[in-house]
Amino acid sequence: MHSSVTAAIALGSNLGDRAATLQSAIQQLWQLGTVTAVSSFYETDPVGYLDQPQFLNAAALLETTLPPLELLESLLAIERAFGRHRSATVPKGPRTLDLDLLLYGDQVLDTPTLTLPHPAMHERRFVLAPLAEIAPHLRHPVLRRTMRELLLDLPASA
Ligand code: PH2
Ligand code: MG
Ligand code: MG
Repeated sequence: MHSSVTAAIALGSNLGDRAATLQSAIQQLWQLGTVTAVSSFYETDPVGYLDQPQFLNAAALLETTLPPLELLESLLAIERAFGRHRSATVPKGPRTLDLDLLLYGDQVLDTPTLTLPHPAMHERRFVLAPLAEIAPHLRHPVLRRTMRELLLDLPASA
C-alpha cells in the first residue's frame, strides 16, 4: 500500500476550444487519483514565445498514489490524447493542452525527465495566480515560501 501525496498540476491551452479542453483534462485527472481542488480559468498573455494566441491557464491539486515519474507519464499521455504531438510543434509554442507537474508533496527531484519542484514555477504568474487561489498556504519545498508569498513577490512585469 502506497501512501498518497498531493501533487500540484498546471494546466494550459491556447489552441481550439480552450475551456472545453481544460474541463475534460480535469475529468481525465480523476483517473490518476482524487482531484481535491481546481482553480478558476485565467486568460493570460503568452510568456516566452510571444507570437502565439492567449492562453487559458488553471491549476489543480491531485491526491495520488502514483509515483512521480508514473504521474508525469500519465500527464503526458493525457496531453497526447488531446492531440498534442511534441515533435510537430515549436517548443514553447501553441498547444492544445499542456499539463505540468509543479509539485509532488515536498519531494525534491532532479532527473533528465522530471525536475521537482518545477524549475520555473515561482517565476510565472500564469502558474502562481491559479495555484495561490486554491493553495495559498502551500509551501515551496526549496524556496520555503508559500504560493501566496511567491505570487506577491513577482515583479509587476512577470
Ligand atoms: N506556457 C508556456 C510558455 N508560455 N504563457 C502563458 N501565458 N501560459 C502558459 O501556459 C505558457 C506560456 C510553455 O509551457
Ligand atoms: Mg508548460
Ligand atoms: Mg509542459
